[in-house]
Amino acid sequence: MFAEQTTPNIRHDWTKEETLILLQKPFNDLVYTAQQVHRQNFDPNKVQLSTLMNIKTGGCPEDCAYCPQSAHYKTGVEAEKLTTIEEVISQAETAKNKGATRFCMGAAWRQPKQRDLEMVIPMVKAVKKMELETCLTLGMLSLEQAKQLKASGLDYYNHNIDTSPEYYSKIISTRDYEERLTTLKHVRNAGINVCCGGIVGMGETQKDRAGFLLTLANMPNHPESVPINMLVKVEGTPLDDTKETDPIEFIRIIAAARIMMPKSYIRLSAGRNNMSDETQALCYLTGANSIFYGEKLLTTNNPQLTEDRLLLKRLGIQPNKN
Ligand code: SAM
Ligand code: DTB
Ligand code: SF4
Repeated sequence: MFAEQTTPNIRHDWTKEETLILLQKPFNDLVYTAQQVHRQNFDPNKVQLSTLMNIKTGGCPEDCAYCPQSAHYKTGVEAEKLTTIEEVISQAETAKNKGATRFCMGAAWRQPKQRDLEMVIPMVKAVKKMELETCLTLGMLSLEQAKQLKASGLDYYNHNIDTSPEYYSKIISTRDYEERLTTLKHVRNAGINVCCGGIVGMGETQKDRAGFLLTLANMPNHPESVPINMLVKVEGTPLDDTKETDPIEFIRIIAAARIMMPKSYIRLSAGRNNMSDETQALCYLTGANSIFYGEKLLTTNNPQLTEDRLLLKRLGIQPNKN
């Protein structure tokens, strides 16, 4: 579990200044370094495919300013009950048949109650039995809850830090950064792989982006999976009219994440529906090697499967096999 700490070239001591210097490098130099690091650690022509399913939609008590599922905002997303295990099995089967290797189930909760967990555990077991990797994102977890999920066969838990410690309180007031880090510790200590990243394009500064990246890179063990989302602007949320992010700036974050966390899977996550093929190609070039694959994310749209397959084919990138 602590092997990374002794692996040469894997650092956990990034400073804000160094991270800013990296983010501000001439673009070609940054791309070159990121591609070198990528090739030293991964097959550059492979991508991991994860499919998302929203198992509990809307009505969330948290006030995350980006989120269409928060009960604080009128976004048109109606609160629903937890889905059924039959529906999970059916969607997981489809995802597997279409080529996904991981099935990620998300719930709009602050923290699951014991009875919620008891409903979710059979879902994890059923998906695992289908020889898919399992991932959950349910909000905060106690150590005891994380251990229960580990015992049920859970492979990954997604819990994002979203942005820098300094910018966090501008985005969410119903919980703090420390609570996020505590859940991540519980997940790690329970022996579950950590999936942790955040969102670019919420009005944060480059310093915030550096703070976000170094919080991830200075964790005692790097998250195995790092989702980098481009904000999907949803009408009714406070971030609806945020200024567009320059795609070049987004690619810089992907490249810096690859350099700072050489062995992690960097997932080009939400926001691909608004990205050109060329932007996505540059993300793959600079080290992104995982995507959400499926027509829907949680409540918003993702590219069509045919579109993704075509782009991967044009780039000569092969999906990882089950
Ligand atoms: N409720 C759980 C939680 O917050 O951890 C799990 C689900 S939550 C929707 C998972 C992540 O999706 C968030 O942490 C955020 O990074 C991302 N996300 C949510 N809405 C988004 C949006 N509009 N654009 C981009 N990413 C978003
Ligand atoms: C993550 O980092 N991105 C995913 C997943 N983890 C759960 C969610 C993206 C949600 C985008 C907005 C929506 O569809 O509601
Ligand atoms: Fe709730 Fe998660 Fe959305 Fe925040 S991001 S409002 S915790 S569903």
